[in-house]
Amino acid sequence: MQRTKILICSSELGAGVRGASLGPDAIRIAAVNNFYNIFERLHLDEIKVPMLNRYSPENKSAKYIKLIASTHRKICKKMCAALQAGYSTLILSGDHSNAAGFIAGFREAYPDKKLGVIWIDAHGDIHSPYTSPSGNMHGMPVAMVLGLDNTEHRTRRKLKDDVIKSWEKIKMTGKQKITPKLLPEDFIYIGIRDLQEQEWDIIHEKNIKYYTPDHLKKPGIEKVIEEVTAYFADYDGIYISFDVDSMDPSVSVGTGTPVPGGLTLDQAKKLLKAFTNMPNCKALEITEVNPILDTDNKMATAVVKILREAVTFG
Ligand SMILES: [Mn+2]
Repeated sequence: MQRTKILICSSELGAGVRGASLGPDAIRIAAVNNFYNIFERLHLDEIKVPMLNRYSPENKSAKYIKLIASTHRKICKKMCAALQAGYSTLILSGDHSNAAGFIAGFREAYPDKKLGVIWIDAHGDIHSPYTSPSGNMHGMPVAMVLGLDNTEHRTRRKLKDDVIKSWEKIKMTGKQKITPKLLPEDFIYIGIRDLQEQEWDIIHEKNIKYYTPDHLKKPGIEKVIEEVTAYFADYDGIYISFDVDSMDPSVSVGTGTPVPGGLTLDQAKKLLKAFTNMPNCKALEITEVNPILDTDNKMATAVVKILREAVTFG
């Protein structure tokens, strides 16, 4: 990745368990302990986030939505500014809801360009307040950026008016109020394996491309990489979102929602190496590292290994 700037947003407001806000610092500590110097070498900017413990979730269908919406506005501004200044970005994020703010900034910087997202995750993250069983907003960023309400799959009859208002707002994050930020065809999942039935239905109805961990075995990871890079080759910009729960719990359980059957460390390296080497790669986001749930900072150390061995930062 050329001329990279590190952007940090440690908000964990979207997560169901606490501790992901410590993820970016855990990665910094793992970097120091492993003599990996990107934090000294690259420019860095941090997005200020609200203190979680001072607030209650306000509602059950989209917890902390107002605070998350205002956090997204700040994220969007910094992301857009970094891209417009000619940087590519390494994003270290608390929970995965922040991704929608970063992708909003990505769209804000290039309103008329062909932009794509590679979403590497165990989960679909395509719920809306109408369908989410938990109300945790880290399960909703894909619906935010694709502008999906999923009302035809609703499991909640009625949302509070102010939740609906905030949801409409969050989809439009950015001065230009563009929604959707992307079309379903601009989006590819890798590693998904733990989705609610409605999520699979939505993915199939919208024709969203995906590769499960089984696809990485057959037809195989090389074939998957070939297909994805060929698909996005003529795009103007690519954003890679890497949720560490895409990896198998044998790598580490230091994440809020680990799921068996995930990527090996080697597979994660191969994917990120290939995708960050694409000349149009503008962003690599690492998210959901939770050192509170970990021992010996294993997950953050795995992230440092992946970055060091697979990604070149110019
Ligand atoms: Mn996720």
